[in-house]
Amino acid sequence: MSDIASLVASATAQIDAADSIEALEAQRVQLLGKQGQITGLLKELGSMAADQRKAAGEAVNRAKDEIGTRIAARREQLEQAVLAARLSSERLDVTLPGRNGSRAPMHPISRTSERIAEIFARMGYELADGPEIEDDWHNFEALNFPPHHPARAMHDTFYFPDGRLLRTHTSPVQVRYMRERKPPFRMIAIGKVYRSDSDQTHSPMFHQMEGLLIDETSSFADLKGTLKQFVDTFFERDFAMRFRPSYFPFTEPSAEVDIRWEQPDGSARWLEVLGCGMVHPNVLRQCGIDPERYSGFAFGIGIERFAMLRYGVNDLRAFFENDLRFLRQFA
Ligand code: 2U9
Repeated sequence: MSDIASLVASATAQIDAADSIEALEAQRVQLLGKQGQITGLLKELGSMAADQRKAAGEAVNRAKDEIGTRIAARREQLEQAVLAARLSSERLDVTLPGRNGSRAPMHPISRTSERIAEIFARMGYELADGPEIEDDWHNFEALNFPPHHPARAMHDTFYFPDGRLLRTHTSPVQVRYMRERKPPFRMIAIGKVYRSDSDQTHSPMFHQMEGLLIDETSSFADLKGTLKQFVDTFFERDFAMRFRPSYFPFTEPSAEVDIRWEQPDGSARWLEVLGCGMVHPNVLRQCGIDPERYSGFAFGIGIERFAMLRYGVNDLRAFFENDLRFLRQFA
């Protein structure tokens, strides 16, 4: 009992020197735990003479309180230090800009579509769209495809069990557009179309642009001028053009259009790039337009074909593989 004071003094020094919460806890166990020094002194009280026990008991309990208070104070200090260290090491600058995602440039088919829409917008054409799942009437019947006409077979249509189909051209967009409006108007439709056909030069899904103008005076000459203007603007060239007679159920007369494509080596060849014609009177009638009063022209292109020619891509499938090494070249 005599050295309680020196025990408290050395305990205090050790407590203050504890440099971590773990070291402090070890100190606490050593002093106040079941086998601890203070606990040992408290046990000794039982064997003391009654006259000494009271004073000794008070002294030991004071020492216990003092050490307990000291430990609590040191624990508070150490916890503050740990918190301060965490606050500074885990500091987050919420004003920093976010990481940049790696964005691919716009897909060449989208770029080509936008370029075409822009050229026609400057010529006064409105852009329209419509459903990709269509019915037989809008995709074929209204467009003057007779029920068992071979032109239907040419389209290799994907059918649903209920008789609906994936549109084989964007023409049903024009059918819907005409039925909802009164002429004069000029419009284009751009979108995905589907045909059960797949090889080097055919994809079961591809993109078309079709245009339509209806008024009281339009002629085949207007059609030729419009297409020359469009093709020259698109390719930034001045092409020789050739209109060859052709057949579509929805136009009469119909033509396919070739442009004279100059090779870098000076040679040239004719490339087919467009189909067109004067809208068939049956189509106008089916769409609620009087063919005695109105006439119009229509044309269609394959977007992939225009994109391949503009960017020098020679395999159609490159557009659908989504290989980033290919796509990043269009930045
Ligand atoms: C209506 C009336 C007429 C749209 C036309 C073509 C000619 C044509 C093809 C070009 C390449 C499709 O992608 S392709 O295979 N298109 O040749 N399209 S006239 O004529 C219409 C459309 C709708 C109501």
